[in-house]
Amino acid sequence: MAIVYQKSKGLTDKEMHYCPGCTHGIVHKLVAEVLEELNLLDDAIGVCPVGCSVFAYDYFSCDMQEASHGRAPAVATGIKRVHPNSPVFTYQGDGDLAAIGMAEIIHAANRGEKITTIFINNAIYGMTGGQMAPTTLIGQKATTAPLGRDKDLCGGPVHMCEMMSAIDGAVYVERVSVNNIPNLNKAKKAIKKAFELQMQNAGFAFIEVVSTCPTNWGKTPVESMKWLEENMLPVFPLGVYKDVEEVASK
Ligand SMILES: Cc1ncc(C[n+]2csc(CCOP(=O)(O)OP(=O)(O)O)c2C)c(N)n1
Ligand code: SF4
Repeated sequence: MAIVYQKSKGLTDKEMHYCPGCTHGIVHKLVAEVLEELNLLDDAIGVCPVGCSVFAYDYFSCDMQEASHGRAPAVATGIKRVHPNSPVFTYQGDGDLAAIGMAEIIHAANRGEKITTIFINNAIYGMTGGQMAPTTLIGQKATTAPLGRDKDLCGGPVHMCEMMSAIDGAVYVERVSVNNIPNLNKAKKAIKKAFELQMQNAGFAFIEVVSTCPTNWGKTPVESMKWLEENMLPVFPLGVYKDVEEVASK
């Protein structure tokens, strides 16, 4: 029988532990497919965060390195400098990247490290049970904000793409989601472009994926996707925030 669909060679056979409706698994699939399609699996080195995707090292079939919480960009910097011809990526949640790891990501971008960052923004700390993240929406409930995030007390959600696009060393910054098929295809295209730019030695590339956490949002998978569309996408608009290739061609 003709094969119409096959799991990417970029993923191992290990069963993923993600909750039903969690988009981590979908994004893993896209990254794995891109690495396979670009023939990078033998050389790629991924750096996993601390967070629900801590076990990404069991799921991707390329070389993987675990970093302590928030430090993936610093670890990836060291790896890339030792292996300048290998595609190096970090895969980080919003607690990991935008809270404890904010300094690492800003300085890696500012140095123009030739790495690719996949940033999973699900507006909450997933692994530790639903504490408020830097990206939690105003009014969104979290275990540490039981009445909802209060702007006067905590400020508003941090907009990472908007910030990263202002940094000279970042060459490509895009915010995507995987909430429907057209957006999933755009997300894959963005991830692919980020790796292609890295292989051209262009500079730092940052892809934010607006994501779900049904478990800590207290919603079903279907309700979560709807909540993401109605509440997260207006606050975190999708699109290309920086593309040096486009700037150069104008
Ligand atoms: C130094 C340190 N501080 C705190 C923690 C606890 N911790 C583990 S995961 C996590 C947050 C993870 O949230 P996020 O990065 O948003 O990823 P998600 O689980 O939502 O994918 C925290 C605070 C830790 N492991 N190490
Ligand atoms: S707790 Fe949230 S982020 Fe973690 S696996 Fe479950 S749904 Fe995904």
